[in-house]
Amino acid sequence: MGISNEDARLTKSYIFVAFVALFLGGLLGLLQGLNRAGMLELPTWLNYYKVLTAHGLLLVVVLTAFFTIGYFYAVMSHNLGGLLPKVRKIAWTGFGLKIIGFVLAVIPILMGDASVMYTFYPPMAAAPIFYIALVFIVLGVWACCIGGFINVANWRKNHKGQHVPILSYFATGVFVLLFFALLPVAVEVIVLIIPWSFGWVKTINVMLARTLFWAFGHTLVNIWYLTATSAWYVIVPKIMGGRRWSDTLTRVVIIALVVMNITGGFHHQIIDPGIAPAVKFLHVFMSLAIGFPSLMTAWAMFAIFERTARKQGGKGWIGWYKKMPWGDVRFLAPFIAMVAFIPAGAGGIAQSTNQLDQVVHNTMWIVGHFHLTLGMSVVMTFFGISYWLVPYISKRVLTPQINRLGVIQTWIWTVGMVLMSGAMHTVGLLGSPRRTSFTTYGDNATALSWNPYLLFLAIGGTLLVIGVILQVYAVINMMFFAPKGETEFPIAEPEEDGSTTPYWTERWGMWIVVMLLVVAMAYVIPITDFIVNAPPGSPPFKTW
Ligand code: HEM
Ligand SMILES: [Cu+2]
Repeated sequence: MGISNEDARLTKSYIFVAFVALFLGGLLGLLQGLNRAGMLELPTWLNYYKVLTAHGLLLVVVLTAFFTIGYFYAVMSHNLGGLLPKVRKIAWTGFGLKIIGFVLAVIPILMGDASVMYTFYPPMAAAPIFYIALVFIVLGVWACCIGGFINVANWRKNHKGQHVPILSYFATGVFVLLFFALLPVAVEVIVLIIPWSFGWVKTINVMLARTLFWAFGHTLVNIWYLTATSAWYVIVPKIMGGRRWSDTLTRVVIIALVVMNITGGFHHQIIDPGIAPAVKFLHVFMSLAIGFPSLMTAWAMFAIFERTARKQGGKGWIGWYKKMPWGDVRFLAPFIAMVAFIPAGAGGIAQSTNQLDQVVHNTMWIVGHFHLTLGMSVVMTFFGISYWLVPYISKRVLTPQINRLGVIQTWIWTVGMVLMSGAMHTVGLLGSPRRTSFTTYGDNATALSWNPYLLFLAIGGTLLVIGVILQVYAVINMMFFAPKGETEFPIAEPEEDGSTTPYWTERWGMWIVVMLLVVAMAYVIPITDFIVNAPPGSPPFKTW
């Protein structure tokens, strides 16, 4: 039965932690939502910024990192003839390092010594232990990347001249991005922040720190996206009973995302001072360049839908949509996730535009944006994956009852996210700031005008928490209680008459060099400028 017990245990542990993080993070999200709507005053020992820091870290770092790594390790186990014992050991070491890191990070957050949000921008300074915790997390994730490289390299050595199986190819892309994206944030934390938070140096170069953070942060976003895309290209067609779209196109999309990614970081810093407009423009150009592979994906996906539905007897101009498996949560969740990416991506293009970003920067619009992209496109895809991955690793089956629960969960999540992120986008346009606990600014008329929309935020947030509970229940059920049995790892075959994929797609060494050249093009000049023309640095501040 597909996966060995040892490999299954590894992925099970990663997925379990991911959904515990969803549960805790979701509950905190509700507290925030109710507070923002003016319905709940948080006690002083649990203030808004503490909750927000934990919510962000649990969902943006723990949930996504553990899910992505657990999923791709199951992929490699399935695709590459099992994990090498050495690799399994590395992945467990990574697991341990990350858990140590998260425990060490949670303690100062709970104690109120680290309400610095998941972005931990200097000059806000947390207790040093918080940053040491981040180092553990980085080391843990690096270990998993290296484990992935070893397993893929071993397979390639034994299968000379062959293409790495498609899902493991996605895994390679993700681990390459992850490995390189962690370099700048590791430098930020180890070289700049830790000595400063201990007081060994008096000041920090704020712009340099922010830039190193976003070289990582922006890439992280696209790592989640690439992970979700892997399910769209490879798993969804199989669940529909069809075949994949062009193998070559799929691999080119992966390469494009890997090569062009890291270079978009400044679109998070459009408002930051001290960066030449030409450099910002370059980053915006590179950010929009990533829209290109995304459009290729959208096109390929809808081609798969139509082709498969027509093969199954679908008729008419768009009447074929009736033939799609709407009652199957393994299809429905990633499908809605994909659709959500259309407005989500459009919002992202708006934010990458200098003039438009002036309106929405640091407002609730941004929060609405990433709940659509991450909370819908990515997380709903992860949910959809869980309905076969969890039974697969647990050697159990998806029952019709849990499938039905999943379909209900999917609709609750959809309505909840649409309401919540719709309200967030709207109040953002009306000027409501992000990362700010409830206030009416002394009953200022503009601030009061946000209140009706914030009600929808609270309703959406409440629905979402119901969704979180259903989803976590489904995962626990499939992991420990569902009937024993065999579940397939759904991988669609390539198209019948597809052309052969050119071998240059396997030249990772070359693509990494190209990636590093593109990164150098975007970062060498501004970073040199920040260091050579450094303004006076900043001492640490505790703003909360
Ligand atoms: C139960 C569902 C959820 C609710 C009710 C919720 C609600 C909220 C609210 C009200 C904010 C604060 C806005 C602000 O003051 O700036 C927020 C921030 C955030 N949420 Fe959620 N959210 C939920 C689920 C998620 C999910 C699934 C993710 C990602 C996987 C996520 C990621 C984030 C992040 C990264 C922030 C920003 C934290 C920061 O600014 O430092 N949330 N959320
Ligand atoms: Cu970005």
